[in-house]
Amino acid sequence: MQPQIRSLISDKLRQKISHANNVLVMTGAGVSAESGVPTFRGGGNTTVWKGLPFEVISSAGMLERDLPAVWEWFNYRRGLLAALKPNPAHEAIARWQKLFSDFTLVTQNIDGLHQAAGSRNVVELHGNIWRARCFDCGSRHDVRELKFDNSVPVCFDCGGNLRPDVVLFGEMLPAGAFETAAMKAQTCELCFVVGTSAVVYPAASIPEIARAAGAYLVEVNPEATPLSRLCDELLTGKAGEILPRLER
Ligand code: BV8
Repeated sequence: MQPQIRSLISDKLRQKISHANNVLVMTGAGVSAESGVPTFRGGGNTTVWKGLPFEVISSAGMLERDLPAVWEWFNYRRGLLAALKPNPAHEAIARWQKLFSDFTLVTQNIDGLHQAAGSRNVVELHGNIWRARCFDCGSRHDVRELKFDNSVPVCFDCGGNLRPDVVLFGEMLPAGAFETAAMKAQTCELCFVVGTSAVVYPAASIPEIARAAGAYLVEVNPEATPLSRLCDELLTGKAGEILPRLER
């Protein structure tokens, strides 16, 4: 069935929203775009760092080769993020957790803006830029409490080197995160995919799982993506404008 490409909300979607109990929202960098966070593939200024493409500097190989460079890259991004605030899209999604009896938010984002907007129990598939993890003892630390007196922060507990608690390319997702998201995708009636180019796996398989299990799949994005052909509806536009309208 050709997805309805409309910026207005269809009667069918209104009806789905008013009757749904199990709802899953999956977000990508686009949900944070209106907060000023550059996207990765829209040409944002985080796509290249010191001549290295994003997929290279944010990779397991780079972490092995040059941990200080990876810290420098994440310190730079945290610097960009520090002053940014959630936008109406994050705020709408945070309100939705009270609107539906079984609501799940899955994000690929590491910026923490969903939590800042009030979302709880966020399934973070790719970790969180505000956390660090010890290579040796695995303990997690709030980056804001770390001392960067040398280029690599060390663990308070065991003195081991810390790394960003973020999933890099070529790394497994945090234990349980993908499984939780996939399980919720299998049981949701309504699945919104907001602001993702749907090219990074295994995250991009979550909406595919929802669709295969019979969920009504809605994409919110100014552009078409490889997922669009699977969707029942495409809400073409910015998340910060569309999501608050969905509530009304
Ligand atoms: C894995 C954290 C198993 C880091 C990220 C070779 C070796 C190993 C693996 C692979 C390989 N080749 C391919 C793979 C798989 C790889 C992958 O999928 N690569 C892609 C690029 C092809 N995946 C992995 O490596 C994953 N792990 O496979 O483990 C394994 C393990 C070992 C060995 C083999 C296999 C790990 C992937 C996680 C990587 N980490 N982030 C960091 O941030 O530095 S991924 C990164 O991309 C971000 O997390 C981001 O969230 C994610 C997806 O990007 P999007 O969120 O979609 O953002 P994007 O900019 O692309 O798009 C923005 C969208 O928003 C656009 O559509 C735009 O139109 C829209 N938009 C713009 N404005 C708005 C808007 N929408 C709404 N409103 C607006 N206002």
